[in-house]
Amino acid sequence: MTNRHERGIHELYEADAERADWLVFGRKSNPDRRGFLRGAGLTTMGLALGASIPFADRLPGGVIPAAFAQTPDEFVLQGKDGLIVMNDRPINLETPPHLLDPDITPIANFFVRNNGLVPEMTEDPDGWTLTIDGEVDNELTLTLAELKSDFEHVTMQAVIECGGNGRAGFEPSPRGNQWTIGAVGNGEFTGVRLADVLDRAGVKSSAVYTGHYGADPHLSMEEGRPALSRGIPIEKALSPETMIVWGMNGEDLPLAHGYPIRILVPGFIGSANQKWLNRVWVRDQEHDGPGMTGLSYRVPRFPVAPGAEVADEDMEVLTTLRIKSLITRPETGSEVAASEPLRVRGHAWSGETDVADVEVSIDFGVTWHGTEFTASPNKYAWATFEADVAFPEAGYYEIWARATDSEGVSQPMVVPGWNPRGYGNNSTHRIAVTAV
Ligand SMILES: Nc1nc2c(c(=O)[nH]1)N[C@H]1C(S)=C(S)[C@@H](COP(=O)(O)O)O[C@H]1N2
Ligand SMILES: [Mo]
Repeated sequence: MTNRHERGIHELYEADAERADWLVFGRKSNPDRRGFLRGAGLTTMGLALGASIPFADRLPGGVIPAAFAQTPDEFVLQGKDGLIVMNDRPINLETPPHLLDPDITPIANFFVRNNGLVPEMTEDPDGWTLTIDGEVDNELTLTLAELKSDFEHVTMQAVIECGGNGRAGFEPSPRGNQWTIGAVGNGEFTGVRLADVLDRAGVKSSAVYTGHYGADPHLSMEEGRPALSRGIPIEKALSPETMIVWGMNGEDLPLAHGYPIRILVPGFIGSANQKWLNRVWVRDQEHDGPGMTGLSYRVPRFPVAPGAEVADEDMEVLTTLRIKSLITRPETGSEVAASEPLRVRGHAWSGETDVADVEVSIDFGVTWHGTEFTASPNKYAWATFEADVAFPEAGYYEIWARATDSEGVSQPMVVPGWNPRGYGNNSTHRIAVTAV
């Protein structure tokens, strides 16, 4: 089913060193400065090495830094542990499901999805500015220090899931990162309500949508060209759960997750959560920045045949997440004792609905068993389920999990509605175990 291609840094450099520079660090060879690493690429390499590189201007292109060359493992991002490196963009890391077991996903295990390059680390986070403009009475520019001092602080848990999570399951295979199940995590975020900030700016009655901008350079390194700029309906922007956050799991937001600030839109697909946020443009029409038009983060308004070409006017913007679950214990491929009940654990989440129930099956979905279900600490965080399953005899089994939301909508067992870019696959998670 999966056509995921995992590529380590060695494989990338062996195949084509210049392209590897480009993919991993966004480094372009340049006839004058022969691929010397600067700007965002340098930040990325520094991030991966865990230190700045004083002689960076002498580091030749196309050479794997020895720090990576010495490790037999794949390229790993500093502060990240055990994640799967995707191959077609700089820094896209997926989390294997067993690393998603804790109720709050540790930063080390939280997936990373970038459309462009990681921007340079700002030296003065308190001086970072956020501009609110467009359909407002008073255009505002606030520093991070002002955001922190002038508005009420809120801490809440929320799931961030990439709209393309599960893309690898679609056939024919859509373009893009071939995420399987782990482009998702549940973090605890601290910040202020976007509504409070928008209130200060005074939202005009003409406002219908927001447009979010971040500081990450486009892969082309073209000045002023956003890598991604998505937005949300004004009702969601004014809803109390939508926040501007600077804290994650009790720490400053890590650089890979948008330091110093990102927008958090609980219940919406990952791309709504703009990282390195520096502008919220309040608009009198649906936002049309990069990632809002064509096939990007858009799906057909009606079911289409797999592989179909869909006309632009038949596509609509993807907004909310769907009911979904994953199994975090045991790890797929485990050998377990046939004679003892096996503890199964996992999480379930949804977009604007609540998770109502999770069931598990060990007989390919013929019979289903209830689970002990712990509701999430707040809406938009994931819930946790646990169950003991008993195997009738030794052999190969699959454990399947299926969540149902508060409106009675369940996860499908087959991959739902094919769409050109492979969004919204919320089919049941299956893992393999051998009972011995
Ligand atoms: N500025 C900026 N924000 C961004 C992105 C990006 O490329 N640039 N990627 C988005 C996408 S597609 C997802 S799924 C989430 C992933 O968040 P994470 O990397 O913190 O896990 O960030 C979103 N915010
Ligand atoms: Mo995403």
